[in-house]
Amino acid sequence: MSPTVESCPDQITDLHRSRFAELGYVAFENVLSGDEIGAARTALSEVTHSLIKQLEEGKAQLRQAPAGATRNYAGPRVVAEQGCAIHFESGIDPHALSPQEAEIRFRKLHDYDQSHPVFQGLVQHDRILGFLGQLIGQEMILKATMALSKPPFIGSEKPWHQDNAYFNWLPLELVGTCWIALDDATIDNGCMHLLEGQHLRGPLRHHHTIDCEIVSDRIDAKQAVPVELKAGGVLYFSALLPHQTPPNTSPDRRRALQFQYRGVEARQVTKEEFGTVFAEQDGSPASCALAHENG
Ligand SMILES: O=C(O)CCC(=O)C(=O)O
Repeated sequence: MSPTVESCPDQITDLHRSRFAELGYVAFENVLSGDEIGAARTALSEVTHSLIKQLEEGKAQLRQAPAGATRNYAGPRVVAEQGCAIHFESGIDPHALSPQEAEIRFRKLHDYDQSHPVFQGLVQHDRILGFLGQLIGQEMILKATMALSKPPFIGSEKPWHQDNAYFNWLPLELVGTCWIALDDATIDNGCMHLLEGQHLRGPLRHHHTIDCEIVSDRIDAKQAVPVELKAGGVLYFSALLPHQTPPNTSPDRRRALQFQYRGVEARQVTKEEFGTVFAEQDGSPASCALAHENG
């Protein structure tokens, strides 16, 4: 077990709260039981299979990436009527995949929490939503769900970013993420890497390259702390914490669920207002919505 990870406690203590405030995260093993992990994996298969079936039946749309899109933006996506969508690595034709192949090769699924009763339960779980609320100090409300899969050998990097850069909720400190390992997450298959304590630096400028990412001179990736987690472990982190996951260079897949929450007192603002707060010290906007291509 990595030194930064501990076994799941019965409850959140002041020590966890002060560690979250100081480092920007806490991580626990064994948050989910073996049965809960099995149910979540099955639910993920059922949702991905259903999307591919809907594509075959003409009930979901295939959307190609816009011309000129690169790397993480370049793959096709299958979008269902109810909004749930699945993204593939570029070069993959979802029409040519069986549902089983699609399940192995997808990169990201989003807005699926209402697509399966197992996920409806997990997003409200005491040790997920409940623990995050106790760490942030406020009742939390679900904002978005993603499932992130790094297929063996082709799973791509998610570059350095702060989750708040993608959002527009204030105050920034009332937004947080639970990242739930559904497979053992290792350095080789693309576990989470963090810059401990660097949420305290505030917003860092993002720009669009292979994805929306922090401008490289703002961070020192040599300080990155890898957080390896067994399946069923959960990482709870501030939406200001810089984090990244490397490519999967191993023969093992790496699936994770990511639930993003905001405090009950947080409010959604326009991208312009957000840009005045999610800004660097000189006042220049740092968010993805106001970022430039390689700028
Ligand atoms: O699970 C991953 O690979 C990266 C997830 C992440 O940081 C994100 O999508 O914001």
